[in-house]
Amino acid sequence: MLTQTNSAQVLLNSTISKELKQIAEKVYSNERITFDEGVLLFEKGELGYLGSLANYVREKMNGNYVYFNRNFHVEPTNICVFDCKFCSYSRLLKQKEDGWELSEEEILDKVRSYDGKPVTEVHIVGGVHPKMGLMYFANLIKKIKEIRPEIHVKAFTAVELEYMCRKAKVSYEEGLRILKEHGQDSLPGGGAEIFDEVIRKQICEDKCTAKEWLDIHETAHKLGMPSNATILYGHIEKYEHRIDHMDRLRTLQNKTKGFNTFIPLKFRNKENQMSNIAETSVIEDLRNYAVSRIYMDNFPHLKAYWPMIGRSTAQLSLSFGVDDIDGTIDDSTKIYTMAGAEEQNPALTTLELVELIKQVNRIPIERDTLYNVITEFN
Ligand code: V47
Ligand code: SF4
Repeated sequence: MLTQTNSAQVLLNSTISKELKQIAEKVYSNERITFDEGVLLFEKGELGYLGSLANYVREKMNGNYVYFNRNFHVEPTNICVFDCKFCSYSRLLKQKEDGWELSEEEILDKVRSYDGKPVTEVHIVGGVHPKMGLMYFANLIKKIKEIRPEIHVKAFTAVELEYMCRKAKVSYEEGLRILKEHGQDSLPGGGAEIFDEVIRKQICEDKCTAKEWLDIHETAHKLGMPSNATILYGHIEKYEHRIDHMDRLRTLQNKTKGFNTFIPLKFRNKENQMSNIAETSVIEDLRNYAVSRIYMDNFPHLKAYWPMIGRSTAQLSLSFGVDDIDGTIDDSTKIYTMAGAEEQNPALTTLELVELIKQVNRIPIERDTLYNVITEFN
């Protein structure tokens, strides 16, 4: 087996261009790469080169481990006041036939249905419903915690939070403080899409701006609520927009250290207003994971959401920087299945997930939301 030093030597001795060799040298000496170098990686780095560098970073940060957690999703509604062009999931209030709105009791029943099951996290996100406000959700979380006090509540994207705070006429700090006091523990990474203002205007004009998204996460971190960050890639953006997005996150992370995980989300084109755009290839997906791992040097983890990309690509991604595969049998979100995800009926037991990870010679770790080890499957 090649050691890390050997594989670095092989890469530096290979016939890559001078510029790519310089970037490799920087990565091997733990130096941060610049914006232009990030763009160059996308433009010129072929798959083997990127994989080798990303794997170096991944093994330096997370060894041979692959993390997963047992959670379940609650999607209170798919009614949404916004009109993101890539969204296959949302319905307007007037399109009630395909829309759903769970009652509080239905949501609490779902939580109760996990009684006795070893889930550690509930992930609550949905459409932005005009009638479900800050105090409704705060009280919902309180009731969830009364049923299951130890469960970690990861809830509401910055898009939902911006709307809730605006409607309730409170600052982000006040709104987040109320949610925290009622039991919310952390924020998921959704709603980030692409921060570049020109592209954002074209794909999701009416929801929270890039600045608002970043301000909300910064405020959450200040209040001791960690969060994740996503990028939606593979549509009309260019490589420089992907790096700009990562750069804004890397800068905020320098300041707050509140992000746990970066989650690249591949644009899926089924039944949305951007269906004319072809989806990216698996090779491009792997290159994107690799560049993300190399560029986001202060994000402890890089996650691939397996129901979205499928089992085989998820396994491959583990050699391209990814150290976390989200999703067991209990974890599925309609936002992907409705957009044409690889796995239409995601059903993977914990043992199957463990097997999938072991097949590629990595060590599976069941974690909690904050990456504390629950079980190591050696
Ligand atoms: O922000 C919507 C994405 C996100 C499409 O934090 C689409 O652990 C691809 O952020 N093709 C919401 N993606 C989901 C999300 C998430 C998922 C799993 C784990 C975590 C976490 C966060 O879904 C949205 C948007 O970027 N999305 N439509 C689509 N057609
Ligand atoms: Fe609404 Fe979210 Fe869909 Fe945008 S992505 S339309 S905010 S549900």
